[in-house]
Amino acid sequence: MACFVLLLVFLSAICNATKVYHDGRAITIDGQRRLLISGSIHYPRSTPQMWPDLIKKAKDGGVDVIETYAFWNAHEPFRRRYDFSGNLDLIRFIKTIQDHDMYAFLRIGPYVCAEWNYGGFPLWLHNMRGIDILRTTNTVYMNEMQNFTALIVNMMKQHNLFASQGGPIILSQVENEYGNVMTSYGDAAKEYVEWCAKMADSLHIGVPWIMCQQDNAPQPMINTCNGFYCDQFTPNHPKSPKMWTENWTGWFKTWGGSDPLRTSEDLAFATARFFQLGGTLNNYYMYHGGTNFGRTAGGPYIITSYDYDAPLDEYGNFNQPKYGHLKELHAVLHSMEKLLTNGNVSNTDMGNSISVTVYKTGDGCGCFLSNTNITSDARVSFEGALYDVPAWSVSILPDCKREVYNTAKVNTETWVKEKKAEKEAEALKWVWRPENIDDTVVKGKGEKTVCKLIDQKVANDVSDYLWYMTRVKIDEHDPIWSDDMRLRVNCTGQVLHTFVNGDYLGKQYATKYGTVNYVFERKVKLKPGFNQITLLSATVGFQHYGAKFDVIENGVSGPVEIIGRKGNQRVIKDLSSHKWSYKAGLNSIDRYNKLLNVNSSDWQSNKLPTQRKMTWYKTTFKAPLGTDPVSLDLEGLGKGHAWVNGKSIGRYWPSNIARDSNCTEKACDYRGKYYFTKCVRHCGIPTQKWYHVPRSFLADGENELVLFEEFGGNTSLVNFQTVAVGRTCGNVYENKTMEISCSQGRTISDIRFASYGDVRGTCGSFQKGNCHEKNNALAIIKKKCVGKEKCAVLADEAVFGSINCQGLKKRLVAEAVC
Ligand SMILES: *[C@@H]1O[C@H](CO)[C@@H](O)[C@H](O)[C@H]1NC(C)=O
Ligand SMILES: *[C@@H]1O[C@H](CO)[C@@H](O)[C@H](O)[C@H]1NC(C)=O
Ligand SMILES: *[C@@H]1O[C@H](CO)[C@@H](O)[C@H](O)[C@H]1NC(C)=O
Ligand SMILES: *[C@@H]1O[C@H](CO)[C@@H](O)[C@H](O)[C@H]1NC(C)=O
Ligand SMILES: *[C@@H]1O[C@H](CO)[C@@H](O)[C@H](O)[C@H]1NC(C)=O
Ligand SMILES: *[C@@H]1O[C@H](CO)[C@@H](O)[C@H](O)[C@H]1NC(C)=O
Ligand SMILES: *[C@@H]1O[C@H](CO)[C@@H](O)[C@H](O)[C@H]1NC(C)=O
Ligand SMILES: *[C@@H]1O[C@H](CO)[C@@H](O)[C@H](O)[C@H]1NC(C)=O
Ligand SMILES: CC(=O)N[C@H]1CO[C@H](CO)[C@@H](O)[C@@H]1O
Repeated sequence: MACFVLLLVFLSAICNATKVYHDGRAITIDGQRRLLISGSIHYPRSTPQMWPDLIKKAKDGGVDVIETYAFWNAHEPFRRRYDFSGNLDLIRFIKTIQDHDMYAFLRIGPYVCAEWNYGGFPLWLHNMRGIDILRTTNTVYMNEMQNFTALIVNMMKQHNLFASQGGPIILSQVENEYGNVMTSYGDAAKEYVEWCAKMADSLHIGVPWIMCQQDNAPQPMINTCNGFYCDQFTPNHPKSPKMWTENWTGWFKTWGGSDPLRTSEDLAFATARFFQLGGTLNNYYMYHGGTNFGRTAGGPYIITSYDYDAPLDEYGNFNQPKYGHLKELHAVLHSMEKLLTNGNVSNTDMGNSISVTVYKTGDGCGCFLSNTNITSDARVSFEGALYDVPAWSVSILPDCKREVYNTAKVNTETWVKEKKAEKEAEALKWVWRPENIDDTVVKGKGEKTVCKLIDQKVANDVSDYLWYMTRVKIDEHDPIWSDDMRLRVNCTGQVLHTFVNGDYLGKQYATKYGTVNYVFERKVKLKPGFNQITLLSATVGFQHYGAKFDVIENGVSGPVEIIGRKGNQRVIKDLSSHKWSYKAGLNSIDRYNKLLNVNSSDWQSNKLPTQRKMTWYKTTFKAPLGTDPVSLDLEGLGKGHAWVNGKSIGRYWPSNIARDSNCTEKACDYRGKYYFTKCVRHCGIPTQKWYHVPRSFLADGENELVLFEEFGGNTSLVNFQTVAVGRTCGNVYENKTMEISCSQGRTISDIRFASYGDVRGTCGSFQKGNCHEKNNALAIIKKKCVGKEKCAVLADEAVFGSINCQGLKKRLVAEAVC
């Protein structure tokens, strides 16, 4: 009997197996060429409780494949000690994708970049004996890389998660964007790429492997493209289909930086162009960006939010109109799947940057009309009909006759989200305690002593903090002794605090992402005899990208000097090779970033300090009612780390103001090539003052918030709010149906503006055009929408009256309050 049951299981596994191959045109699944829309969702950047909703929303948005990296340093924080719990439960994540009948694309790397701490490499790897640099033909490194890659592959196999076993994984990736940096690794690079390919191939996963940004990827690896545009990309082998593994939906944000914004029109344009020119798999990086919880943010200086201006925002809400505009594009592209993957292609250049691409099969015809001219709208004549194709846009005619979609004509509503505090929310009552730092700043007591300055990476990244301590003997006869002595410290990142004889002297940090070197210099009072000099270096994410990024120095790189002045003469005492004592971390956080002091008895409620460095704050609060996502407003604080019920919600740094001067309050012009400083917003305010607290971190009753304040801050403005749609602006062109909705069961309470015609402005600043409706649009829409959760109105002259706008595009627009 047992044999019989086993046989059945075995047979059903074989029957469920999905055959994934590819030819020069496309990925084939069970013999059918497929047009695949993929979206990146990184499992550690949300919670298992959020995954089903995120994945369902992606599926509803026309996404077929969920892509993720595997994050080595998160899974193997200490060598051969693994963590796959909570939001690191990769198996559960892939199974959730399977539960939604979607495919998975597992990019193992294990170098992942991803604005993730140290690009996903564990620091212990860097510190292993025999490792010089990573990502080259170094056998110690290669053994470890193979060990982790094989571990992940074996886990997937054990749970039958590869398509060849009936699972959802149809593609996998080894290495990552190595082609961008490989020249720096000399001759070894080519050998390394070949080894990666062989190693991956030897794992027999039964589905194709890819190598992105790798022109010399050996067969059977498929090389693919990453970037803002990939229409001009050609794979390196006639048998490799054209695939875009990272189509950047927006951009990441750095401390001190402003908010990047990539318009829906431009993102849709880039995607449509890619499919027009023969692309068959497109992955949005990111589809949901999420949050860098804990100490996972890369760097230096990647912020805690990883929103990325993605179609689903950090909290998992729709980012409208981007989500909806792409959803419509995906529906059109999917309707043309057979044509685009099997049809004969003909491309006609019509001049002036206009081109027509026709896909034909025996019984079908589909067509793209593109206008890549940045300034000039076009009227294109195609098979006897005229089509208006605005500048920098693509029109899609799935039957070669009817324009169903144009990338620049956005017919999706725009959501403006608002944060709200509960009216009856009580003011938070705080207790506090100092971090005890006497052992380091007064006594200079460390765990290790060496006669040089060390790279912070030596401490294995068990904490943001590394203490550097030395004692300097000095007297009045010393050549540097004077009234004007200064302490000067050369650093490579990222934040430095200095203490002399127990007193705080000052701090310094590099002011811009990308620059890591800075110099601290401050006047110092020394006393005759021994002086205790203590330097505290704090990382804000280790470097994650660049050639040999793994060996870039961190911490106090030196020199550390005392500079004395005698008249015009400067005398320097170099302390760099003094006896230095080291200690990693704070006394109240363990090496897993867990709090040790939550229940200690020394919390006090009196004399709540403000602007006090190295201070712990604790409070209790009730979770905001309802199911809307929760955000913690940390305005008034300096820099530090926050925990809710013992779970880290990440580093915070609201005192870091976006210094960028490129902000524009004007609507962003989608036309022309996008670059990440093109349309930035929110200059002159804190880079990030809102921090996502996932609902699953919260209990029904009392909850506990703990802050470690490093710089000094003021807790009086700290509060919890919920995030919801506050206003929505419907916008559709003639003959389309305008839909507006408030989501989450909320109803439309008022309509502030409505007009049909040549409407000016954008959401929040609409104005009637010269040519506008005859009938009262505001009254019509109020009647249809107020009191409803959502409503739909056709932009039809029968409703609003016939008007002649002399060839100008007519649209129906409304601004609703939720
Ligand atoms: C990884 O290395 C350990 C020894 O450190 C070994 O026991 C294990 O089998 C290796 N795993 C794989 C998948 O190669
Ligand atoms: C864009 O259109 C303008 C006006 O028709 C024309 O002068 C210009 O050459 C075009 N640019 C390109 C790159 O085609
Ligand atoms: C596609 O091209 C091939 C080769 O040129 C030709 O034999 C076939 O008839 C074409 N099919 C259609 C539908 O045009
Ligand atoms: C210290 O930093 C300054 C400023 O960046 C630089 O000019 C100097 O060369 C550095 N000194 C050393 C020894 O690196
Ligand atoms: C602190 O005390 C509470 C209540 O007794 C308990 O639930 C919690 O686990 C304790 N936390 C720690 C870190 O010990
Ligand atoms: C503003 O944008 C320009 C062009 O992209 C860039 O070179 C410059 O660094 C930006 N300025 C700031 C302050 O970011
Ligand atoms: C703390 O912030 C509150 C609100 O901005 C302010 O009223 C108060 O004066 C601040 N306290 C100190 C000591 O700065
Ligand atoms: C909208 O529909 C009307 C009536 O069918 C038609 O005359 C008009 O050309 C349509 N406009 C557009 C932009 O499709
Ligand atoms: C990795 C990659 O392809 N990067 C490219 C992304 O696109 C920008 C702008 O088009 C290029 O500058 C990058 O080189």
